[in-house]
Amino acid sequence: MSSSRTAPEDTAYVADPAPGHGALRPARSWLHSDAPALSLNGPWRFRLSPTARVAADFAAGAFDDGGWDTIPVPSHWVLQGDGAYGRPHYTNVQFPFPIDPPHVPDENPTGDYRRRFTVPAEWAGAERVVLRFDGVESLFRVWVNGEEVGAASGSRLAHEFDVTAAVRPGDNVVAVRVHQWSAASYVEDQDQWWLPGIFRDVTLHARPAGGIEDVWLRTGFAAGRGGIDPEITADPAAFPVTLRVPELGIEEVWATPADVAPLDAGAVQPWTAEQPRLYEATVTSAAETVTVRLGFRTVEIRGDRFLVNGRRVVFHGMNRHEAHPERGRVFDEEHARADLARMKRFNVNAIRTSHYPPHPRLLDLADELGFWVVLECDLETHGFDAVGWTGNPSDDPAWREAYLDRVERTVERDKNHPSIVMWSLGNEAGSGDNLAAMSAWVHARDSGRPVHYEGDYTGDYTDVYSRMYASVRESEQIGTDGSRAPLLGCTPAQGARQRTKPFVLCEYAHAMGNGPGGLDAYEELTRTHPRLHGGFVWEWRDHGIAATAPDGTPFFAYGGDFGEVVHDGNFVMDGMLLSDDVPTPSLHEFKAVVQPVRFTFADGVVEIANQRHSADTSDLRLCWRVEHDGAVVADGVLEAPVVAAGGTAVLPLPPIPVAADAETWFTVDAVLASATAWADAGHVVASAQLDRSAPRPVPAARARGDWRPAEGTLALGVAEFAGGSLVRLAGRPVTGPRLELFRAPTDNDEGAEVDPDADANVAGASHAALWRRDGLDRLTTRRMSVECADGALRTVDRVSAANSGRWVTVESVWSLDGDALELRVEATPSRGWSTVWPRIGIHLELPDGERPVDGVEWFGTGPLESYPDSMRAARTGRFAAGVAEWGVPYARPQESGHRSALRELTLTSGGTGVLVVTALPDTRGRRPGFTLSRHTPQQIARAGHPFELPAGTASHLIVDAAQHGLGSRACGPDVAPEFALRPEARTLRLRLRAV
Ligand code: IPT
Repeated sequence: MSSSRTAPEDTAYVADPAPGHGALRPARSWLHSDAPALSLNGPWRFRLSPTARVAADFAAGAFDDGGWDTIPVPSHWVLQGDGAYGRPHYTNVQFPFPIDPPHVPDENPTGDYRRRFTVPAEWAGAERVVLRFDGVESLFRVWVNGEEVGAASGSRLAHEFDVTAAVRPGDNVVAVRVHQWSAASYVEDQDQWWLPGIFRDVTLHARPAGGIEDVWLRTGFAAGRGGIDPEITADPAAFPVTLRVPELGIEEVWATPADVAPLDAGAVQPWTAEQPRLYEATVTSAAETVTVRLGFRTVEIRGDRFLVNGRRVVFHGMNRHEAHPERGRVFDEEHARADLARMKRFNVNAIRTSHYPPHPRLLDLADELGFWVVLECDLETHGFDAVGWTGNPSDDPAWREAYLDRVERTVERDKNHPSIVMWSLGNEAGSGDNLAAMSAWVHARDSGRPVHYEGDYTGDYTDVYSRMYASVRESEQIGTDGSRAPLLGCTPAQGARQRTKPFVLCEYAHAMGNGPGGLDAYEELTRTHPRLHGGFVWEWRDHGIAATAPDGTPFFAYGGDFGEVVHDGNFVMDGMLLSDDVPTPSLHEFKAVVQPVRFTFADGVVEIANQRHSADTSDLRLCWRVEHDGAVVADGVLEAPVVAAGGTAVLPLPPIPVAADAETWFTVDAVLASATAWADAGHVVASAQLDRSAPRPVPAARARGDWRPAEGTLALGVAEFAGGSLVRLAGRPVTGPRLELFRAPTDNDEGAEVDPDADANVAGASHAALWRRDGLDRLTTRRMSVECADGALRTVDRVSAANSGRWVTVESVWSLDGDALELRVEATPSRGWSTVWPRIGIHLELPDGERPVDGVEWFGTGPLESYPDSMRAARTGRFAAGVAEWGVPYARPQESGHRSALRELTLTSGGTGVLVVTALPDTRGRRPGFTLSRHTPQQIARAGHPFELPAGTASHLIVDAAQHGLGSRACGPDVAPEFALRPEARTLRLRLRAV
């Protein structure tokens, strides 16, 4: 950073809550127009100063910026220059500066930008020249040719300055001063990285005399017909103005502003998120043509129903931040399109633009690909929570103008998009008059879309009832007619009012690390309680920043990795996608849970239910197959009628050949019959399985009475023992098996929120803390006995931890049965264990040696992991995976990779089988799960980032009789009691044989 050489500036404006000053133009739509425009994106000269108190001499046209650096626009300066311009800073709720509103510290990184541009000679005739900034964080001042044209805040909002008087044909210079911190930072305390700079486009527009300043083509749809309610903002001299919709044969000429009136668009196809039918319209004056894509739809709240085109909407939504590991919030259209197409492939139908308007092109993509969008204003004051909301701008008249300015810029910019079905005032900004005023403004301006704001608990000024992270039970109580259960922050009367409205979960299912579990319970509620309209998962993607470890290993950085003084760690890594776009298992689970077509099997038939909003099933084909122990033996396509939205059809199942000595599974996939804008033909939209296996008895474990004390070495089939301990298996040295009760805590295991619905919460203590307290991660063993019998070995161990009076008795019996060696392990906890357990498993360590175990083939569930409360994406079949790709590389390493319901696995080395392990169900039919890893749970638990994991020297196979669920306690409900693992006696039966 360079420092000032001249007199300090008056910087009082930095602490001014006013949204801007100078030649700011009124907010208007972000339009596609044929009027001339010049992009000022590209390299700018750049200088960073440590404070705002730097002379603004650089703004003068004659200033010599020869000594300055160059920076790309758009970009964030903290993501440029390899640290030369500071580093990103992550906080969730906290403010990274003292809570002293509206002031910010003198330490206020200030970026000065300069560039030259040429105004084309033809622009001389323009009525006005406008300089537009689509996003600058957080406060900026603008000069053109040394003349100050104004200043503005509202980082993710568009600002246009009238620079007509300041520009001249030919060479010009524009200078912009950007302050990282300002009064506006207090109302932009979203849970994300603080990333200053000019991060969206800068453009210069020649506004023609007689041009179309703004257009709003409101649409409606009813009874098969469309309607257009136009609003044209133009000088009266711009008329006549013509509206054309060629596909509908519409050509409407308005001679004067007074002639502009609603018109019937005739028979049209409606716009929905499922069938995003768009019609191109143009609005033309003699001087300008703007193009708008129309989607005909009517949004309406009727009673406690949220309807589009008269039909109830269920949001299967994602909270979407703009985040990229290299670019931060800088928009990349190709990436955004791929991202949205990915959402569609995972059955996501809605987006909440948390917590600010995205780049304007994102709404074009949403219109085109089809999403219900809740468009949120750039507003959050969450950090005031720490001071009991004292001084919260939301209720301070000094901020009223800023709040209104923000919502006006939000609505005006994006009002033409059919995808937007609700406006949201912002996020976590407490409550107060300024929010109510915003809502009133929106209601007056746009009667066609309801207003959302979660913080309005009592429903004083919003149209839908919205909550975040409500538990399943609470959500159910909200949805239940006549429920008198109190609602958060409401008197009984206010609660009754909230129950008259549609309910949405604007955030639920916190997707941090491994989880969330329990998604299906929320989805089930939307089917039984029509008031419940689904919700928006928190959140779509991790916000990791690409960084390099000291040893050169690339990794995704989170809070604290840049030495921030206050930060919120890896709370910024809570997406269903990893930072590099890789879907986590939770996204696969989401896809399965919300799949729009459901199958119910009954005797010889399958019922298909089309749960879509309005699309029928004519785009789908139903492909089926029958597998015997995972091998396909028959397949085909089901003849199915077209099922209308909301309808069902019952189809006969094809004949299913049932195997006598193998499991028989019937699978049906609803696949796309032809390609769409977001997936290829054959893409699986929905899927279901039916178990038609003939019952087969599980061989009883052989009881023996001939045990005698044993010592020395012993060989039993594939196993060799010394002193009762297994030392070699299939000719390879091994360690174990030993009891494993620990898993590397997930972010949910580390969560300490109290969940009254869970039975094992300890206030303020995470499960992980209790597991460490009880020493589950540092168990020791005392061998109590070793005995043998003919072809058998029995050991009894007492497993416990230092300073603990509780233990688990582990009896292991090895016995030969033909060519297989059976291992039966009975783990019996002592009395006194008081918490849930992460797992009850046995851990086998397989040192690398010459032929490291590097993969596994199995018959069980897959292809991805599953946990007791996250089982919907798992199907039964035959799968294979390498140990390197086994788990999920979460930004903070943690438990992952557990495959449930194992039947048989083969450990492999370089593609060759090493050992076959068959798992028998226990007497209650429960099958074990398993995990293969290059690290122990203890090693994983110690690593803060993947690069901190030691180089593995062994592969670890853990076979679990049971695992604890995932839950969502990092921010929300704990594992539901029915999926929590309480200490209990469990039996594992495995049969081992060489390949
Ligand atoms: C909630 C925020 O709205 C969201 O932005 C995000 O921070 C999320 O938490 C956690 O990841 S607010 C919280 C107090 C429930």
